[in-house]
Amino acid sequence: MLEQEIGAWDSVLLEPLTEDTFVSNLHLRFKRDHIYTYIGNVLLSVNPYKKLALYSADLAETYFKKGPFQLPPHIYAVAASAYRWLNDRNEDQCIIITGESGAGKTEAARIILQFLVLVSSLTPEVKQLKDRLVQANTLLESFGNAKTIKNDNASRFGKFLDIEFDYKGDPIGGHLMQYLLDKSRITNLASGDRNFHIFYQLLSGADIHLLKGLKLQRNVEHYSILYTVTRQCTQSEEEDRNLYVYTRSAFDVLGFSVEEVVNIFRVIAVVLKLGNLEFVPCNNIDGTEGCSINNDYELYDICELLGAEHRWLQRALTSRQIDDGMSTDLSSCEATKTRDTLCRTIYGRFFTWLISKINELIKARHHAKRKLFGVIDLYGFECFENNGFEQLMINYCNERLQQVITLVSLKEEQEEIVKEGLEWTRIEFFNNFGICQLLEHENHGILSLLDEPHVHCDQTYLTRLEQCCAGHSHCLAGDPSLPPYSFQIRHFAGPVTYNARTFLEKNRDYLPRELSRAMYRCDHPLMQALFPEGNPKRCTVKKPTSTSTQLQVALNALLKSLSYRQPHYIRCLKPNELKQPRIFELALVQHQVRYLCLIATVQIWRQGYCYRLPYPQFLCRYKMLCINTWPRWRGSPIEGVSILLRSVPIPNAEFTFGRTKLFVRSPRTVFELEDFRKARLHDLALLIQKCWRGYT
Ligand code: AD9
Ligand code: MG
Repeated sequence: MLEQEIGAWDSVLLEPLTEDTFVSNLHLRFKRDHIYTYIGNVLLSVNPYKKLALYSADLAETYFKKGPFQLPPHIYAVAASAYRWLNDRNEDQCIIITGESGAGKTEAARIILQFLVLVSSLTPEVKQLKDRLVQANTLLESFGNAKTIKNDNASRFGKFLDIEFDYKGDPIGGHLMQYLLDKSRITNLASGDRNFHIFYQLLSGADIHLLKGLKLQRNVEHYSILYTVTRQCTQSEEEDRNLYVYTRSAFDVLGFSVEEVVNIFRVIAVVLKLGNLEFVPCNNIDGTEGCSINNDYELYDICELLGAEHRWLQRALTSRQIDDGMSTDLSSCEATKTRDTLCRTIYGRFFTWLISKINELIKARHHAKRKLFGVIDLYGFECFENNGFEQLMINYCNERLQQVITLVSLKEEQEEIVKEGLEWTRIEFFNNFGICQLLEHENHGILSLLDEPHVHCDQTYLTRLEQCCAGHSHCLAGDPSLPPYSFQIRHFAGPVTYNARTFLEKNRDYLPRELSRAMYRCDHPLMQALFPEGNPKRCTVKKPTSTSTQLQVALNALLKSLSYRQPHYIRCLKPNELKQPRIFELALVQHQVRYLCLIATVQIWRQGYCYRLPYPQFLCRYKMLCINTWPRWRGSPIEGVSILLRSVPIPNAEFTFGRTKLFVRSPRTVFELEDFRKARLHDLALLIQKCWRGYT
């Protein structure tokens, strides 16, 4: 088709380049189902919200065999070039997928995994691992994703999957890292949302015997944690039933035993039933308020499922120990809160356990030399009508990721070019460093304030926030225009108003001791593993690290590990808020193009370079391409490189000489150099073999 009909493959080629031409190009391509477009080696992906015939084993093979930019833009091309870098250059890789909620990150991560499965070998051992990796994804989505108003399959946790490859390019193992599950939805569902998929799958799909064994009823309405008054459930029961079959078979493929699976479903059943417990006020003999359980039969079921003693669990839910041996009764309201805390904690800890169990099942069996191929799929930027602690954590992750991307691809890129003495017209872009500082500042950042010792309730937190952050250009606090208990952050992707109620409780994530003790006493292996601190023999109880600190530490470790890898970027765009095919809301896309700094990215690519290497390293890697530099060059490295480049059939304009490094303009050139190198090494190997035969 003509370019006028399908638009430009690569936005770098757009003429003239303006925000309008950029967005129109995406629109034109979207209309023709060309959802992928390049900006240099960054892939843009616009969610089509419909199944497209773009993914197949044949196509994966084609992209695998061809170098980049020889075929139309495709996510397979990104996966293929990362895979090539990994094999040819022996460097760890990372694909960073970003975009707001519902933009298509999880789908992109799934397609990348599918590509790796399709192109690697099929020995029984490799096949088993590949099946396990794919099925691990199925389980994670069932237990860690849920429907929100933004996305019917919204990731409620951040995921970093690392796949280990051996020297032949076959996967030998994997490792999953998860970042902060949004467990609050277990007990607080926003209207229009659903809880984690697994609950609905189990109720719709499990056979009647299993349900009976779990003491469950099929009817979703029977469970208060699944039911919101205005539930608009787009997912049909039939879909849930089908997905249950996939989840069940994923357990089998991963190697979970039948007993383990039943134990897992028992945990799910316990969470459902705990959520149903109702507490009614009662007066104690001494006149104080206490409470009792209205539907004790649910608690008896829970005890049977867990092998727990009724009186232990009942006491743990309705009273609190104050001093050694002394206890006080909880009001019905306090008991309800305790119940919710227990539900959330069980599910949250269970999810962490599930990930570590999956990690055991997918880890490399032998310690061959390994290279890593990582895929980052975090939860996307979120802004709802009501935004709580979870949205703050999610949006914080997105700020940090955006910071890394702009730092590496826009700021450092330009600084290095200037430092190397190359001609350059500075390109301005929005740097969200200030917002990251606002959140993370050691003493008075929005996250650090949560951990201040004298901040003991949500109100004191808000007061401190007002004192420390109100003057910040990206923060609005204590302003009369805001709803009560709220503050606003002007994030890189737009302003979000947060309601600070329950922030402190969620950040501290405290679980009363008697609950962990009651759980540890259960005759259920998983519960004992999930609540080790309930073991009375464990004497040292460490002060738990707060949720926000845990997330910061984990994110720092992730971003540090990225800095040692070759990054590849996929930036997902959402075409409409209705989750519908064929609708491309110009203003919505324009907004994303702006906050993702995409025009600056194009400008840098138009002026810039995709790859650079210090002269000695360049010479070392490609010296076999020239008779004068092989096997050794004795002159200055820059001179050697210049001689070497004269002997390869690539136009001069592709290279620029900096002070210490050689700059290469397009990725195609890098892959051409690699192909020349491979062919030359092959010839040399044949030559050596021939000589050797002649000698013997
Ligand atoms: V969130 O931050 O986890 O809330 P994601 O992960 O960015 O979000 P997701 O990948 O879940 O979004 O995509 C949302 C939905 O869009 C999917 O469930 C699909 O129905 C649809 N989608 C996304 N990408 C594609 C695609 N390449 N082809 C077809 C797609 N449909
Ligand atoms: Mg997702």
